Order: sequence, then C-alpha cells, then structure tokens
Amino acid sequence: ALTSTVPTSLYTPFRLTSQVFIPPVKSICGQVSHTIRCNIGVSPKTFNEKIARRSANYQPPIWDYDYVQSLNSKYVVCQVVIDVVIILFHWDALFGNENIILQGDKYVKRATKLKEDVKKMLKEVADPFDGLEIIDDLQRLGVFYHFEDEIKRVLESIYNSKRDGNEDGLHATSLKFRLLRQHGYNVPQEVFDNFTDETGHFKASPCDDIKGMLYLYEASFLSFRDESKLEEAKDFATKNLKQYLERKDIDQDLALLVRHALELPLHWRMPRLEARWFIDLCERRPNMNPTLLELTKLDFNMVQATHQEDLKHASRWWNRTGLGKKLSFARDRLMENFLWPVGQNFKPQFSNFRRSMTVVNALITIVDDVYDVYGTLDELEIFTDAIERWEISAMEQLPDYMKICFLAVFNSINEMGYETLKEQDVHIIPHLQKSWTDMCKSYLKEAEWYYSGYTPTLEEYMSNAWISIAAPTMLTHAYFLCTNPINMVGLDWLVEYPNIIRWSATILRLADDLGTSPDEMKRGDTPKSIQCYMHETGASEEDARKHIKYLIGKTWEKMNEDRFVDSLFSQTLVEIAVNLARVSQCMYQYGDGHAAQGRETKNRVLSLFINPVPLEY
Ligand code: LA6
Ligand code: MN
Ligand code: MN
Ligand code: MN
Ligand code: MN
Repeated sequence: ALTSTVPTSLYTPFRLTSQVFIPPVKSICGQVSHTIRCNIGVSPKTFNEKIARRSANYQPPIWDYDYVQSLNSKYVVCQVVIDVVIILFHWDALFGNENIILQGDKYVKRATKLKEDVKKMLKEVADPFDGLEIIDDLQRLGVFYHFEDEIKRVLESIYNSKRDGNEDGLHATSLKFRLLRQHGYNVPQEVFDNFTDETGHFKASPCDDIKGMLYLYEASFLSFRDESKLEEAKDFATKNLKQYLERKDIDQDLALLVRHALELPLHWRMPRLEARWFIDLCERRPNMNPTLLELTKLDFNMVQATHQEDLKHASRWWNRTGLGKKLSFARDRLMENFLWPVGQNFKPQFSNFRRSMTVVNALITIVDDVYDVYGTLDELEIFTDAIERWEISAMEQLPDYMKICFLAVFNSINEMGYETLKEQDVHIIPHLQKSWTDMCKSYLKEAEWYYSGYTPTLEEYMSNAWISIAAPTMLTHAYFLCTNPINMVGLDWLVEYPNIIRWSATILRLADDLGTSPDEMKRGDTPKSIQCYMHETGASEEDARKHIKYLIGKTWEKMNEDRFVDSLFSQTLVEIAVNLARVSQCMYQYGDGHAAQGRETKNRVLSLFINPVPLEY
C-alpha cells in the first residue's frame, strides 16, 4: 500500500504540470487515498495505464485577471466604490478614490434631472401615439426601467381608448400591437385585418411604406401558436424588406435598420447589446430628442460602472478557485460566463444576481466539459452519484480532477443556500441540488449515448437535451437570486420546471447546437439536434439546420403565449428566462461565441464592459 513517505518524485511522470501537484492526504478511514496520489490523466484504479481522453483544445482566456481587476470608470456611483472597498478591506483605497466618489455624485444629480425631464415629456405628449414611439425608444435604449409606472400609464390609456384603430396606418397599428402584447395586453391578430384583402393576403402597400413594413415585421414576432394572420404578416414583411434592400437609391440609415432586423428581430435580441447598438444609431438621427439621448448615454455608462464591479467581484472568486489553471481541459471563460447574466438582467440593482449567476455558469461550463470532453464513462457515473448524494464522503471515490470540481460546486452552491437561509430563513439547498442532479443525469445519458454509438430520434434527444443545456439549473438558481420573499406557491411552481423554463431551455439548446455542433462532432460528442434530425429523416445538413431554425421560431410562439401564465408567479424570473433565450441567440449568432472567443464576442465585451459611450463630460 502507498504511504505518505513514498517520495513524491516517483509520481512526477504522471503529473500533467508541476502546478497541479496535491500533496498526499490521509483519507477519513486512515489510509492514504489512492486517488489522491494519482494525477490528472490517470484513472483512479491504475497508475500505469494512460487513458485516451478527448480534447477540445480550448485556448486560454484572452481576458487577463489583472486586466479585469484594473478596470474602472469615473461614472461609478459612490455606493459601489464603498462596497468594493469594504469587500477588499483596502480602507486607504477609499481615500484614494475620493475624487471618483464626488464625480459619481455629480452624475447621479445630472441623471436625476434628465429623468425628471423625460417623465414630463411622457406626461405631456399630445397624441398618445407619440407616447408609444417614446416608449419604443426607451425600451430599445435600455432606460425603460426608470419609467415603469409612466409606461404602464400610457399603455393603459392606449388600450382603453375608444379609437378603433381604423384610421391608424401600418406603422402605428404594428407598434401598438407589439408594445401592448409585449406588456401582456390581450390584442388579437385581427387588428391587421384592415391591411388584408378578402382572401386574407396583405394588400400591396400603396405608398412604399418601408417603415410600416419594418414595424409589421417586428410585430409579427409577438405571435402565439397558430396565428396564421401573423405568419402571413411575417412572410409578407420579410419579402418586402428584402426587396427594399435590393433597390439602388435607398436611405442608408433605414437600410441599416432593415438589415439589422432581418438578421434578428428586435424581440429576439439581447437588450443590453441592442441598447449599445441603438445609441450609435440615435446619435446620427437628425430629429433625436437630445434629453433622451443624453440620459441614455449617461445611464449606460453608470450601469457599465456597476457591471464592471460585478465582473471584478466574480473574477476574484474565479481566480480564488484556481479552477482555470487546474483543469486545463476545460473552458476558462469567466468573461463569457458574465455576459449571460448581464443579458438576462442588466438593471443596476441586480448585482447580486449577476455575480452569483456568473459563479453558477462557470461551474456549469466546467462540469459540462468534464462530461463532454475529459471524463471516462466510469468516472462520470461516480461523479453523477456524488452530485446526487450531495455529501463530502462522496468525494472519496472520485479521481483528483473531479474532487476539486465537486468541492467547488458543493461549496459554492451550499454557500448560496446559506445566504438565502440567513436572509430569508428558507432552506433552498435541496432545490438547488435537485437541479444539479437532473442536469448531471442528463449529461450522463448523453455520455452513454456517445459511448454506445446511439443516435436518438430528435424527439428523444430533445426530451433530455432541454435539461442538458443547463437552462433549468441556471433558472432555478436565478429564481432564488431574484426573489424576496420566496413563498410556497413560487416553490411549487418552480419545482416542476414550468413551461417558460422549458421553452427558454429549448431555444438555448437549439441555438447552441447550431453554433457548437460542428466542433463537437469533430472532437467526438453525442449527436446533437441537427445530427438526430438528419439521421431520422435523411435530410441534408443544410436542411436540418433550416428545420432547427424553424423549431426555434415555433418555440418562441409557445414562449410568447405561456409567458403570461407564468408571469403570475414571477414576472422577474419570466423576464430572465425570456432573456436567456435572447442571449443564446446572440451568443451563437456567428458560431460558438461562448467558447471560441471570436472577434464578435470580444467586440461585444469591449463595448458593453470596457469602453464607455463617448460623452462630453
Ligand atoms: C455551452 O457549451 C455551455 F457550456 C453551456 C452549459 C450552455 C449554457 C451556458 C452557460 C452555462 P456546450 P452542450 C453560460 O456547447 O454540451 O459544450 O450542452 O454545451 O452542447
Ligand atoms: Mn484552463
Ligand atoms: Mn454537454
Ligand atoms: Mn459540451
Ligand atoms: Mn453544444
């Protein structure tokens, strides 16, 4: 038997790098644990046999830890600085940052004044339709959250107004429809009947109304299941917009909007990213309201300062875990993991949500690589068992690289449970743990499929894959991070994974498969939705991808509809779930934006977290 007196040099050849050495430790039963002595790349049972493992060849992160920690913004609000100083216990830094605190206050004062001006503007609109246009801009520019009461009031009065809409053009009708539906008002698809002929087809637009067409297009994405008129509207508007782009003498700014919309409709876009894009566009608009534009830019920069502090906080945690260095086979993607929760909820008061969700995402990403890339089937079975048991003693049987993974998950998730117990006296750890168990079991099933060379039908694949994409796990944690007080009704609702979670997960899964399956198939992974569909129907890859995109559209219809039922339980979680689908469509818009660190993700990180919007002060 091995004892701790055996010279460690004996084991050196088995080590992957000298940094990953862990000194021999006695196990609970007094014997030196075998698994402690074996090194990454070596099975727990044998020392001599090298296991062939897959590699995803993930590159190191492009965002250096010290660089992230050096980020700062003059728009930071004093409370944030003080929080960070307290966390770091660098009291002297508080004095060094005195200037920043004073500046932060200056910006708060200015923003408060601008907000009052915009509120007045909303109150004093002559035509209610002008109010709708302002609301559309407020939402798109990402400042709507300052005006929730005012927005509600305008929409309420529009909804209740007696005007039957007959005199409205395509633009006004479409905008009204989109905003009212988005906010949960019951507006039927029949409002578009004025624009169709007896056969139900849209009448060719007489006055070359491209703006109206664009608004009709955006409105059509709010459709529910089986709304054929809206389906028709979508096809009609898409066709017209595409034709417009082929013309010679087109308005360049309008063409930019049209191209942007055809790429992804507004309803599917990640809000924060859309805000940043739209700010640049508004900057060039001749008739842009200067008060609103100034507020938007200032608010963007102030919120960005909050995001920077959230990012630095999560990055310190990640650095402390050492996982990025220890698990060289796995994705070290703290920045990308942070992008997801920002997409889900960017509001400044949700810092705790973003910080903790970054932790959850980082752990999920690592564990996913354990299952999909590095682990052997034997190891994955015992890891799944360890997660299900959720106790320290379950670690005994794990190889080293899994021990550190398990303990990182176990400690971090329990700590979140501790916070909730401390704050709200509710014991949520069993709920969090269940979501991890469900996910790991679905991971294991995929590994079994992979090792047995089995290709399921698309339906069988999806019945597992909406869990294996981790969305139910993410959203379970999200629920507890955004809910206070937690109540029994909400818990019962959550525990069955309500429809909103299922649809959000389905979209995330399908978008992920579109973006990541080429690399996954190359290195070896279970067949994904595209491959299952090809296998089942004999379709070409191109047609399979088209079908998956079609399914994404169909799932959005279900989400649009079921959102209102689930909103009764938690409006905030529903928004977070819908936004998860949106982030995924942006993340995988040009391939694997989560892992590959391509140019697109890098530019997005720069414009969301690093560079402020240019502002004169
Ligand atoms: C995507 O990677 C990944 F890691 C996820 C867990 C998606 C959700 C995003 C988070 C947690 P991959 P797989 C930030 O394409 O194996 O490897 O499910 O996921 O296809
Ligand atoms: Mn790494
Ligand atoms: Mn996986
Ligand atoms: Mn994977
Ligand atoms: Mn994938």
